[in-house]
Amino acid sequence: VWTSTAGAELSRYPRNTKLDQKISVFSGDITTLEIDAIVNAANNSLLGGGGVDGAIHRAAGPLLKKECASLNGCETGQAKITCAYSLPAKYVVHTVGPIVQGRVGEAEKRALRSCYKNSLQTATDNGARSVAFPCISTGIYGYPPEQAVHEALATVRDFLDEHHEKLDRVIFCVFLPTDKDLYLHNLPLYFPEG
Ligand code: AR6
Repeated sequence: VWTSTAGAELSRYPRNTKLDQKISVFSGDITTLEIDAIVNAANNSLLGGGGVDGAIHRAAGPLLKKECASLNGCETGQAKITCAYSLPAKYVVHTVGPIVQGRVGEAEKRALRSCYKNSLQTATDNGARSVAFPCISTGIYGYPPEQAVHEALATVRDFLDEHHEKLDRVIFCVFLPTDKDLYLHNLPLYFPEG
């Protein structure tokens, strides 16, 4: 199923070397990245949790939670920005992915795409020119990684097609070896090198 979807996607995205140069896959801990903005896969409360959210709050220190507590939470698919405190990044963009139980429906798909789009929008509105994403929703929230990768790559490609002048780099930060394989395998469908 995914092979044929990928084939259809291929024809939708022409080669654009300018965009290809802005995309990287980094395998490791997102809290170590010295870039303008890292994205956090948070929950609606924005008050911290497990997974990448827990790692980001631990590395940023308690002031991050204090600022998050002043934001009145965040709706699923939306994004809010804070300082990054003790992290080497400048900002943290907090977004809330959809929870998937059973099959992925249109609403979850749309919400996941909104996470990527609104995170890029919020980051660039604040002058960030480099942004790193974890694999939103694919941990505790249960979104199948092999489906999420397509939404992530397509949304970033669409945003760059429209706003390439606003960004120097978008990094897909993968934590699991299986996600690294998924991204490296599917990247050429959305950023074809010709
Ligand atoms: N750096 C990069 N990626 C990481 C790191 C890290 N340090 N740690 C984990 N990952 P998850 P979700 C990967 O569960 O599914 C929290 O409790 C992880 O391997 O962190 O969106 C929130 O408060 C996976 O690939 O986020 C919410 O309640 C990816 O990050 C809920 O979890 C996302 O997994 C959100 O669940």
